[in-house]
Amino acid sequence: MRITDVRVIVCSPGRNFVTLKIVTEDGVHGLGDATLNGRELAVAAYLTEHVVPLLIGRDARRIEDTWQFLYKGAYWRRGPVTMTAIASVDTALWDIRGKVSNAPVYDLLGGASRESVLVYGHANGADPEETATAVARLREQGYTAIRAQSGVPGLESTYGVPASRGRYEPAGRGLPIEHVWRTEPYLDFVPALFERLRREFGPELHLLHDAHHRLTPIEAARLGRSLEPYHLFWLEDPVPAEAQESFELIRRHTTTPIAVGEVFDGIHACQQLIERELIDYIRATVVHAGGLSHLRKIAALAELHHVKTGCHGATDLSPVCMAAALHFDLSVHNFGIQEHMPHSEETERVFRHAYEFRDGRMHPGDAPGLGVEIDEALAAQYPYQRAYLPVNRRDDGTVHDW
Ligand code: KDG
Ligand code: MG
Repeated sequence: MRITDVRVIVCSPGRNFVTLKIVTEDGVHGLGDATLNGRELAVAAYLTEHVVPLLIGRDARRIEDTWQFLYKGAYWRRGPVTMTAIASVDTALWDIRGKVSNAPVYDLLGGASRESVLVYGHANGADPEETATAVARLREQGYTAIRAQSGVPGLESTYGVPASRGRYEPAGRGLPIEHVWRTEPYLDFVPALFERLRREFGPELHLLHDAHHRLTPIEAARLGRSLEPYHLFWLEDPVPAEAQESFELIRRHTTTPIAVGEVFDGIHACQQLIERELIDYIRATVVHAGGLSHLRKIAALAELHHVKTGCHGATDLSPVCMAAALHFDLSVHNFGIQEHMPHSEETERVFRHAYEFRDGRMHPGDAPGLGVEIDEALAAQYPYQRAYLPVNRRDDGTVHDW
């Protein structure tokens, strides 16, 4: 089953996406997401210039061998650009494998371990009132797990809150927007938000929160402890995670469950966190952590240490990644939860998919392969537009984590 054609498709239906399409001599094709928000063309060039020539003529059945060839064969390992490129190849090869076997990918990964996948939605608001309204709306849609973010008094903007009403999409066209960040008002405010949500919505609803890498370990420990009465499902990305040992201090001080990993590029970024049982959920996902093959190795390590999965699922991960993540979620034993941030209508028109949301849960569908296709002609009508994620500065002008 030789690979005869490989295409890198860059499009912007509502936001930028990079998609890899691999075609075999029998005319079977597979898709992989290769989107790296704000740095899309770096991955597209890596694929076009350095990976595509290596794929032509290879046997599409040799998924693990191709992964190792691209990883070890590059000599320069890891990093988000490399790992996203490898992930897209790996995902597309699993898609092909499913199509030629006439089986959904989750069947090839060991079969379904559950009937459907628990997902969490996003409730965002300019203030607690708006956030509470958004939580109520999501509950009506069937969500039983909801991430709550709110504007903070004294801060003009913060992560997770749209500038104007409507969907939240942090990447903006043109040069990066700069926000001002102050930790103290945030730490004072967040417990009151969750006190209100628990009071209003009762003990059953799963509540989550994303601190988006902005705290020091001792600040994160304080936040985790002050949120304990409200029993969060998780506190996400409390600190920038380059230093894995910083989680030890957080762990020592709080029983609030900790989730981390959306920016991780593979198993080495979370090995200590998992082996030392410093976290509860690992959020690495298919597109940025080396594809389904590599993510399964992370999950296997996590299973040994009582760590569950909680894949990243923001809108900058294309429907191809979402489909792959759902096949992974359905099959892996230590699945925890999946993030679900619905894509725009334009995105949904370009990427048709078999996966479905119902009653707060999702299923990847039973179509052969991943069950997602791209309309290339329509995609071509949405050319790439440069966009950047925002940058944070503290109020004295120092650059801070966003
Ligand atoms: O590209 C960055 C986004 O994917 C990220 O800001 C979203 O933190 C995020 C989340 O939890 O969905
Ligand atoms: Mg996050």
